[in-house]
Amino acid sequence: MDLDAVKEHSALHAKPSGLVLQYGTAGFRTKAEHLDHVMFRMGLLAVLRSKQTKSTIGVMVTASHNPEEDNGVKLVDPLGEMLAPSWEEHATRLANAEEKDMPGVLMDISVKAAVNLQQDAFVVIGRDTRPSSEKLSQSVIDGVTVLEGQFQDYGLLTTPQLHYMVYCRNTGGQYGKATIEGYYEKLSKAFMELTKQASCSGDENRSLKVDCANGIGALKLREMEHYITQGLSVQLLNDGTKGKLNHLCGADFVKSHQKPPQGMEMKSNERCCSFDGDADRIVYYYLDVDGHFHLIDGDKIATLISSFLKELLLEIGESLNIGVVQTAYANGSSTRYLEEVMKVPVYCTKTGVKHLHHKAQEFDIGVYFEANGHGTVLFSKAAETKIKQLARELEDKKRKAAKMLENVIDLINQTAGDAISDMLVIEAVLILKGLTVQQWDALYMDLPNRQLKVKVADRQVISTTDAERQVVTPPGLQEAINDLVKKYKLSRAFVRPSGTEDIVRVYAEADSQENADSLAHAVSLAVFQLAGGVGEAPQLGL
Ligand code: 16G
Ligand code: ZN
Repeated sequence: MDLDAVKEHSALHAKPSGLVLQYGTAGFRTKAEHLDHVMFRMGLLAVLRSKQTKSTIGVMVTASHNPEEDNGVKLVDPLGEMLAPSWEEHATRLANAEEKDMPGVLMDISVKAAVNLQQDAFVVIGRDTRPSSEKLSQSVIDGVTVLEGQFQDYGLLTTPQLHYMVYCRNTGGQYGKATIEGYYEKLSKAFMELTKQASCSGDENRSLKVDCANGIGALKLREMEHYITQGLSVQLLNDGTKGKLNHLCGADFVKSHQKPPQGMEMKSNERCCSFDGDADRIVYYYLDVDGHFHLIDGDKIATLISSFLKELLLEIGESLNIGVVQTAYANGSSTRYLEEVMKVPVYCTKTGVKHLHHKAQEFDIGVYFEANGHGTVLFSKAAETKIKQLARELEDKKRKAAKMLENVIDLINQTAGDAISDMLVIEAVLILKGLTVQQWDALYMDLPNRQLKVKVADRQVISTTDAERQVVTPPGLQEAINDLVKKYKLSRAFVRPSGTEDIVRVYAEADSQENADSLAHAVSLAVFQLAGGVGEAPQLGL
């Protein structure tokens, strides 16, 4: 390692002294102007990680659903997964080292992680459409180059497309071709094969309105349109030609405000969906004939997809196990429906894709979705091999079911949640099951719920257990929540410190919206009083 060169180049990406950032659930994320040094250093770190794993590592420059002025960066591990936790710590240490200490910290990490510095390194880089992203990705490249790592800059990509590239490269092309055309060809072919199996093809050109959050999803979906020659036509809104990224639009806006994005004209019963700013989340929605807005979130997406997969498994008569993974934010009705009606085992993990992903790997087929629309389906290698074999060996109806499962394996981006891939799976399932958006929505009724934020002096005073459903500290808070929850029917509430904002999040659900609101408010007050609230006490209706 040429530490003099590192020092020299680092000076061009100097760290503002005193600035402390944390590699959180989604990497580093803050105002774009504070990130130059972080980008350079993540370029360095990606080289070390690549040498250590003897694999290609990905670096994605994006801040997902955050405002346009923000940016962020995360590293992608060899199988297209989120960075391993021990390396998150290295990342935080490296990003926060003061300028003069940085080369020493870099050396220390490479010793601690037993990196063979003679090993070659390869890094792939992608970025979203933020005005700051291009320059920041150049800083990543500077970091990679100074450690003599090789790289490929893919330029504009959705986050899941970068994950896909990493996985393809590390599996010798087995998962797919590591090019943007390879991605489009793989998914579109699987989609068309799958939808060809529909007994009545119905409407040839089913149309879907897609709110692209004025982000990268618009560019990529527009490119992909040419590959999907049947079964679906998409109409893109908030495609970035006028509006601002994530401003009054996108999956996060629609989910948290429970209303349509700006720029979306909805006729009753029209299927619409929203991506987030880097196209790894998706939610659906429609207006009913009375003009009421209906949100179909990640929970209902998981339900639709897992019920379809379960039917196919029953058809082929194979006892592959299927599990659904959710977080505490999953609507109580979805959990009940999955467990009691569909008889599918459901597991709850902490918030953050890496936790769900990890749990889902325990099953032959693991379906995971956060309520916010981030999720995918994982097939174990054994399950995939079995299904491919059955698709050749079985006869008639059974063979057809096995082939459909095989198509789903190709269509779903198994590296992490992918709005484009999820959208295609959902559209295919709706066609194959002959379901309208209202029929899908009617699988179960969401329990009314409310999410609130509470400002406290130090959100880390709140610690939780049981997948964030129970508070451990501060003392007395969980008892207070229990007492409040008892006052309402069908009620549930939990609180947790946010991983992305300096606030405490409160979630409550109950038998009516009024009760959910009132419970959420009462729990917010308890947090305010017992966990060091600052500013004005929470008020009902705010
Ligand atoms: C990040 C996570 C997302 C999670 C959210 C929670 C990834 C890629 N993203 O955006 O899964 O739902 O944080 O935010 O893991 P919160 O901690 O502020 O509630
Ligand atoms: Zn995102």
